[in-house]
Amino acid sequence: ELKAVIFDLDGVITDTAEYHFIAWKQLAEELGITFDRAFNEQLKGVSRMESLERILALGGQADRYTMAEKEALADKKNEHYKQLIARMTPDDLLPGILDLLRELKRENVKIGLASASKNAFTVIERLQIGEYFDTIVDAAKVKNSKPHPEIFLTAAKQLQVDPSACVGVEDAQAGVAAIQAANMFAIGVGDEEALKEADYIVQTTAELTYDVIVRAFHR
Ligand code: B16
Ligand code: MG
Repeated sequence: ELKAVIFDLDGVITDTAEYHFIAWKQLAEELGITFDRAFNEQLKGVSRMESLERILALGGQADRYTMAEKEALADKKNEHYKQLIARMTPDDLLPGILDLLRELKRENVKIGLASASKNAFTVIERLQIGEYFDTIVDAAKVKNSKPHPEIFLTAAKQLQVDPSACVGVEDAQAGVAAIQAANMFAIGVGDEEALKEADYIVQTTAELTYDVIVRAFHR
């Protein structure tokens, strides 16, 4: 029986995946590194520092900076990102998400958030949806990045629900892998090719209803 749905934030609840892309792209250009959307797929769900490491490696600059310099580069990206999210409003919720949160509440399905983003609390506040979440995992306290299952397992534990009764919703390859490693049912949102490992795939959040989730889960 479905007892909980655990959501990723960026790219599932709102399109901050695009803001992360814009902010990283700007930093990369300043460093003389060009990257495209295909490469960006590998950054989704990945922590800030790990994302920076991957961009530097792409540009052949893996050993060019000291740790302190890398911290400064990551901060720079984050400052740009924070400017982008400061203007967010409830209108930035992706299609169908608010209805889905309401439906899940009505059906007594618990709702969790498993975002790798240290800005998750700010984004949830800007979107004014904090009241729907039974738990929000603090990304700063998670030691292992997605695809490690830690963040999803932490959410399930905080909800006191067995992972086998949880559905995880993700837009990232690393996130889908994390859900499956947690022994949960993985729903991927987005590109079918990028998310082919998922147990069920929808192209957009507009397709995500309680009925669709329950039917996929019991199939
Ligand atoms: P921050 P999610 C992830 O959030 C993003 O997908 C990823 O692009 C970002 O680097 C990561 O959060 C860390 O975010 O720099 O704000 O701490 O998809 O797990 O909700
Ligand atoms: Mg995401």
